[in-house]
Amino acid sequence: MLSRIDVITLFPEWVEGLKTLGLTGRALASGRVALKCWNPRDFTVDVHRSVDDRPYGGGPGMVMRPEPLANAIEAARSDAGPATVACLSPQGRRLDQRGVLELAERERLILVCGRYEGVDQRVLDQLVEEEWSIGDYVLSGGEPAAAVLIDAVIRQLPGVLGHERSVVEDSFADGLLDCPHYTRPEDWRGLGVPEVLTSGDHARIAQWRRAQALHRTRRLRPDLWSERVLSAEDKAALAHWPEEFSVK
Ligand code: 4HQ
Repeated sequence: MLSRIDVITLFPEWVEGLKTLGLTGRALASGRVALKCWNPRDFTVDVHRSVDDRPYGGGPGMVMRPEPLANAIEAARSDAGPATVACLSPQGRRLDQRGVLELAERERLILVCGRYEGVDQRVLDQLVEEEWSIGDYVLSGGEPAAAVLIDAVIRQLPGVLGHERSVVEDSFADGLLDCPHYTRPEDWRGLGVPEVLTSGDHARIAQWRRAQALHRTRRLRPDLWSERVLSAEDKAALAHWPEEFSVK
């Protein structure tokens, strides 16, 4: 299980908020997982402390210089036990909940965040074992992608969500979208709450929530739905609440 994450970044501020905010802040403060940033700029030896240079072959933009980056990765690697070195990149494997669970199984992760047009390919070939993408769009750096990955991984770690709530209830834990949620007041601007949720009948409530998640997934995410094999419980839930409802 994951105990430590190192981030190689020119902008540690992007990642450091995770240490103090919300769920990740509590997990990192508790010491069950550690987060440490390494800035390639601190590994430069030239007077200008330059971390980028012009691309061979010409063209716009800059490329991260290999030596400061490699030295930062190697310093992180030597700081503790064996680690998986992964880079955030649109070329990588698309992150989904299955990938998040796989990453949470590693003992140590070193996340390399590129800036500019990217990093020198030789660093990827020599030092980076995996590439992960958070989606098909272009970011100006890997940092927001690393923050997304770290948040999703940390909330999976045992004990982080607390006893009152289990990660198995999360949306996607079961390949389904979440059900709708309501809180007080029961009448809000003339709008009510589904009767079943105030019935106190916990079996009926569980079946309704399941049916909502199933209906929603079928309507909104045909890609997830087509991979699905309906269990006996799912069929019972859909038979109990067969009506389609409007999905916003
Ligand atoms: N990047 N998922 C870093 C991304 C990205 C993504 C673009 C990564 C810029 C330098 N990373 N380079 N999408 O858009 O992870």
